[in-house]
This record gives sequence, structure tokens and C-alpha cells, in this order.
Amino acid sequence: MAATAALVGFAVPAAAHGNASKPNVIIVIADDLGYGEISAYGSPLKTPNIDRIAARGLRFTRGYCSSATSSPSRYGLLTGVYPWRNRVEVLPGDSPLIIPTDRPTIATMFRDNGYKTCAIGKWHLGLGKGDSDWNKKVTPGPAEIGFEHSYIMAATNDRVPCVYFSNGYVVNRDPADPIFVSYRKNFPGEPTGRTHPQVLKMHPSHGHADSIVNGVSRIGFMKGGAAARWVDEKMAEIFSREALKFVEANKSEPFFMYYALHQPHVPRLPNAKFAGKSGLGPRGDVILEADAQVGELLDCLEKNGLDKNTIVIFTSDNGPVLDDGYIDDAIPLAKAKNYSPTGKLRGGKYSLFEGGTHVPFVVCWQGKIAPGTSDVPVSQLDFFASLAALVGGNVPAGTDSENHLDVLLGKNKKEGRKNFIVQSMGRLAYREGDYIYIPAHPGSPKVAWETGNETGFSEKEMLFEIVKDVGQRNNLAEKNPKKLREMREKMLRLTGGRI
Ligand code: NG6
Ligand code: CA
Repeated sequence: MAATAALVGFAVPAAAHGNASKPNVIIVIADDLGYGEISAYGSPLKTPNIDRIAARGLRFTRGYCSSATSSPSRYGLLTGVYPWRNRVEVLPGDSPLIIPTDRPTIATMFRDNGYKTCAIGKWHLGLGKGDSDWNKKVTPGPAEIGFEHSYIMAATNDRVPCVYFSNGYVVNRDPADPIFVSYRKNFPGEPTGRTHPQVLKMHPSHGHADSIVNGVSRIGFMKGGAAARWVDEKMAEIFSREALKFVEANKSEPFFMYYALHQPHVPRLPNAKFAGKSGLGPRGDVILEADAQVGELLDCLEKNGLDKNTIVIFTSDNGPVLDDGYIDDAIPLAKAKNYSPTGKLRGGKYSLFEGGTHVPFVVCWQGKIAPGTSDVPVSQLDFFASLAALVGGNVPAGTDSENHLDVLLGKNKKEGRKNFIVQSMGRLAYREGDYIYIPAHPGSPKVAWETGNETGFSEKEMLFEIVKDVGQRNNLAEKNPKKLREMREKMLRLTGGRI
């Protein structure tokens, strides 16, 4: 740890490029997009814009997020600290901010090094102190952890409050129609998915039967704010508009943008431009919509002469899930078309198998990164330390983020991150080299609700050689007890005994 901290504190000077000495950095992070869903990774879905990033830069075949669900994964990316250290799991929409405001983040690092910083899109790290009055400024939030500008949704698109927040304030709030939010009980007389199923335009398959917003029942209860409520079909347009606005407004100075797309998380309600276009139903359609959003961003960079001086990273917060709570035909259509959102990987969202955390991961910086592929392991945990090394920033001691800038820039394709822990729903697994060790975990082998995804929880320990056995069919625990023991011991040392 000490050696790592010393290393990451060491600044690599950024080379002058164009009229700026510091490249802009944009991290685009999709919500629940699988390893096999981008055409550059072999998907039958056509994603020409994300492919543009891959063609101009590096496509990582072994890129990881830190957790198989959203809040912990994003916590890891922004803080560089393993989410399990602080027991971070999926948050309700009225959760207080879970990142302490005195903790350095990737955003404070950029801000303190002369960057304009912003967060757009899905947040899901909590807002306020708990028990927020949604009609006033909700704080602390993005601003207090380094994002000078923000335009976000509080949690996920299936959770209340279903409104946008611009720099802490609900957009289009109306004092005459105040907003109330509860995750405990409904407000008297307010329609829910249970009481008014006939008004729904998309029905829940499990859960998601609380307040109705835009004809869709959600998780949690809200009342009021009629003018502020989002329209899912317009969400892509709105986030895209806000992202482009930020780029245009900051084109003459270095900026860092965390651009968190809401697709293809449920509920999937594409804009009419994309409805029916993928042949895979709403889930495929919203992936095309997300790809077009990426295209608008890349076009905007080009139009403003920023494309050569901007690092663009595209990745996902966790693996894919077909049915995550609404009936939108994702499962039957995937079956009919033999579509696998993880490609050949086993598991998906909520899984300790590869499908949970092994995600699409492409990075471009034209003129600086030679186009190609990299097959060494990389983790989103390392964005913080690696990008700090690039711009001369510091990373505090005690984080888990390592400087692998050379790997991100393709200068080193021999050795990536040696080892790391992945997390799903409170359980951990240990990846090192070509192996992954999944401890014996109590719990159902399939997600308890109807998604059908495998969790990777089993009474038996598992050991897989994940490069040779991509689909994790061959548990080596009994065949290779020596490796099993070695991996178990290393994991316990790293986690301080936690599994
Ligand atoms: C689950 C939700 C799921 C999704 C997930 C969070 C139910 C039955 N399932 O609890 O729909 O919202 O949480 O997804 O409510 S994530 O990508 O934000 O982690
Ligand atoms: Ca997610």
C-alpha cells in the first residue's frame, strides 16, 4: 500500500498538445451495458459511435468495474477506494450522499489541478444529509465532492424522485406543487402500479409497483412536482443537451466530465427515433439511443476542435441484465435472436462470474494513443491514480487506486493490474493473473427475483482460469488445490479476512 501511494503521488507531466497543456478528460459510463453489446466487441447491435472511440484508440478486452451493481461501482470509480471497505451497496433514491465531503475524489483531483469539472446523468451516490426537503437546495451532492457543475438524476431511472437536479435544485420545481418522497409508505390517494395498473404503459415483472411517473410505476413513492417529473423518452436528449452545453461553455479551458448515461437500465423507454430499430425490443433500442448520444458528444468535440485534445473513455458500471423488473420482452427477443449481452462471459449484473464486472472499456486520445487492442487487465478503480499521474494531481494514501497510466495509454501492453477484488451484493471474489477465486458464499445461485442471472454464490469454492475458460465452465478448485489455497490466502490478506 505504502509503495503504491508513493507511486501514485508521483506526477507524470502532461505533454503540451494543441493550445492546451492538459487534455480534457471525459468518462462516459453506461448503466448495465454488457461486454458483448458493442459492435467493436462483436455485438450484432450496431454501435458506430462507441466503435469510433475504439477505432481511434484502445479497446481493452479485460476491463473491469469494481462491483456488479451501480452505487458501489461508481463509488469505486470516483473515490479509488474499494466499495466493500465501506460496505457500499445499491442505494435508495432518498439516500444521503455516501462519499464523505472531506474525501478526495477523481473530481476534486481534477478541480484542484485547474480543470472545470462536471457530472451529467445518473448519480446514485446519494444526495443531501438524509430526510431532504426536495424543494430547497439538496446538499451535499456532486459539488461537495468535486463536481463544480452537475445535471443529474438522484439515483436510477426506476427510482423516485423522478426529477432532474441542476446544481442541487430540482429543475422546474414549483412552490405551489411541492415534492415529497418516501421509501416507506405511499402518500394518501396517490396512484401506484398496484392500485392503477390499467394506466401503465409498461408493466413491472417484479418490484417496481410504487408511484407512477410518466405512465411507469417505480421503486419508492413521490408526490407533487408535476412540472418537474421526467419523461423517460426525452431523457437522452436532455442529458445530451446538458453534456454538449458544458463542453461548449468550457472549450477554452481543460475540463473533466463524468457523463453517466441512463441506458440500458430499466425502465427502457427509447425516444421515438429509436423505437423498434434494434430488433431486440426496447432494451436494444435504448442501446442504439445511447450510442447516438455518444455520437453527439464526439461530433461536438470535433466541431469545437477539441477531439485531438480530449481523452474519451467509454465503459459500463456493471454487467447486463435482460429482465430487471419490467415486461419489455428483452428475454424472449434475446432468446429468439440468440443474443448474449455478455458475449461469451458467464453471469451478468449481480454476478461474481465475469459477466458482472468484466465490461466494455475503450479509451481514445488521438495522436497520443496508438489505435489497437490491449489484453491486459485494467480496472475503473485505477482511473483516479492514473489520470492524477497524467495531470500532475495527487492521490491520497490509503486508496486502492493504482497508477496504470502506461496501460491506459497503450504504452504498456504486457502487464496490467496484477490483482483486484470484485464485489456483488455484499460478497467478494479475488482476481489475479488469469485466475479468479470465488469463495464459498451462502446465497441463491440465481438472483432471488426473476432476472434469472447467476450470482456465482455457491456452497463450494470456485477457481477458474478465465482466459482459457472464458465461459467459466471448468471449476478447478479440486484439480488445483495448491492454486486454490494460494488465491484464498492472498485474498484474505488483501481484505483483512473478509470474503
Ligand atoms: C434492484 C432493482 C433493479 C435495479 C437494481 C439497481 C428490484 C426488484 N430490483 O434492487 O431493478 O434498480 O436494484 O440497479 O427492485 S443498479 O444498476 O442501479 O445497481
Ligand atoms: Ca448499473
